[in-house]
Amino acid sequence: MSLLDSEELFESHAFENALPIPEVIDATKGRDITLQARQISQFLGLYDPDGNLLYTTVWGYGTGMGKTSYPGPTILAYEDVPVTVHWQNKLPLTGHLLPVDTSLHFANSLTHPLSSGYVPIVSHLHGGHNDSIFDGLPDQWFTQSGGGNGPRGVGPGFVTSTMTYYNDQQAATLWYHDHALGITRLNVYAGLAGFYVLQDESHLDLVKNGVLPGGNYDLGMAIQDRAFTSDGQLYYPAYKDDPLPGTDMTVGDVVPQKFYDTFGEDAPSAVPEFFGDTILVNGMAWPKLNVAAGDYEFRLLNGSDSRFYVLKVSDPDVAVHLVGTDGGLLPNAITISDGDGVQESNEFLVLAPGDRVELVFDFSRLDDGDTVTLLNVGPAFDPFKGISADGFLFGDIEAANANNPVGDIMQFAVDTAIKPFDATVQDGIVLVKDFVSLTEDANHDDVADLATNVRKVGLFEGEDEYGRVTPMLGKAEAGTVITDKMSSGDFGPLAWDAPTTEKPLLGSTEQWDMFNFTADSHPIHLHLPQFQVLGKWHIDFLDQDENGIPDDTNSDGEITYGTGPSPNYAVADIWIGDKIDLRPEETGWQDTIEVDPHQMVAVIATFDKPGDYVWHCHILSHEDNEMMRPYTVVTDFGLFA
Ligand SMILES: [Cu+2]
Repeated sequence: MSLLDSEELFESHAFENALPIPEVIDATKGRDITLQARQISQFLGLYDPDGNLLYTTVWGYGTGMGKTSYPGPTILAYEDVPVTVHWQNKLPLTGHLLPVDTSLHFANSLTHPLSSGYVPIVSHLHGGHNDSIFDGLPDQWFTQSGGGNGPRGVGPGFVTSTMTYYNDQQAATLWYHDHALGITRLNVYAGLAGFYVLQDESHLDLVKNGVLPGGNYDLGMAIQDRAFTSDGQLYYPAYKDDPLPGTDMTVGDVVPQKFYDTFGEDAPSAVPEFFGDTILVNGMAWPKLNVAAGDYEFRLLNGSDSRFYVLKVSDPDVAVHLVGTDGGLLPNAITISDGDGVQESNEFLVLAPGDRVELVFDFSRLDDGDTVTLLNVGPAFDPFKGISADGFLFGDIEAANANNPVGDIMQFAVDTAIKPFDATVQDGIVLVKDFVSLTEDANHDDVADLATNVRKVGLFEGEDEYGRVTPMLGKAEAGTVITDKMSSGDFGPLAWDAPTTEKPLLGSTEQWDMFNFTADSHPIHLHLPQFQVLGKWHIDFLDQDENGIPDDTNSDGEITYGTGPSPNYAVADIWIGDKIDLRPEETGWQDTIEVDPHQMVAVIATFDKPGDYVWHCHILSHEDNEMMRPYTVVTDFGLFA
């Protein structure tokens, strides 16, 4: 397997091609839209060593009337104006673009199997306040029909492929992406994702009043890492001898022989994480954008499989203000980089897989022809394990840097011929006057006043029957230890198909204390609510057998909790210690939150639609491999229970 040399590509062609702006479908007055998933050939900014353009086979979305693109068209919607999308699967009947590991729980149709060329897909509107049947849940997939309008294979949770989004939420940067069980990472990698930008009156007023840039000065940027074969095709490591990009390792180094003894030496396997060596923004490798010497709103999305980005600007004369997170505007703008001409160690922002931020970039201190690079100083080819307030990566990790292809995202080139937008946003300026806080805690008991129920849930790491690393979610209540990933104990990892254990009452507000017992950071995503973070705490526990499950130190079959920074394991097994400051991008409305190793993160959410949903890690390689659990919002009449 010969890979495209990303360092050479970067040296020769970085910042050469313009940032693609996906076609916008204006649905702000309500629309019935058809979006078809299709296979296309697209230029992603790749060249052979002689400088000839290489075209890549990808999957994209299109209306069927115009062109199909990766990423798909941007849907522009408006608060409380419903939009209906008819999702259609028009992929060729030639099977998946990428090797599929069929040993995982995956969207397997018995009537329309992968082996006959059928591909299950389902689109989830990420961050949307969706009805359960329109959510795009992992079991709601559907395949192509067998020709014409013939029957198609559907998942056990399938209801309809026509989804209505009520948009009963505030303006926010949402995105749609594939969510089919066990192959989400592959369907998204092939290209099945796009922006869904929701507007409302208060956001538009901020633009009208000159506080925030809008219109042509408001752009979405989907950041995704990829790797390619030398002929420019998508490369995703799966076979034993396949190289892991950016490393000296192969798949066989991270997948135990027991897997190959069971399925054969030629069987494709999932890998614990995927890190690409080429950075695409809106489907273009290291693009550039010509900008005015003024202000822009950039909506950044991390649509990568496993990569966490630690973002910085190369020129400290550029000011960057954070104005929104996953679920919309912050109460007050927070300056990330002050533009004072001095690069400071705390001027960075972490973007985990699934995360979005709304940023205002101020280029007004730059001159015509100046260029600025958006840099990544996160881990180069390693899992993220957290970062200190002054930008020091935790763990023994090599950071990406500007000389490394994954240390650069894209470039901005100032062109004073472009008319600038001058926004008045600055640190602390009020963006939302009556911001609803869910995190009041008047008596400082670390339980939000609004929460009527507190759940302890856990992030665990284990092994599957072939010895492969398997990250899992589960219960972390004090009490009896779960040992079989299926039973109804109080503490331990639970498989995807174990009975539902989280059943919030319809209309209730709950606090979920999420404990990370693994060695890596995981971005945890809840479908349905936008939530707020009450706080983060350091936790201590013993894991002497390093199985990713805290030790029951006195072996009584029960896990107990203590509080305080000095753990005494003779008294309790898990200790909740000091509170940790939130970074600016962890405040406001969230649907995906980073939970670092040895941390407990408490989130507050209101569950106001009934039915089945999921919560999962948004590292796509993890959610495909058991790090996902169902949850159900129940009524007190016992419906949906
Ligand atoms: Cu994870």
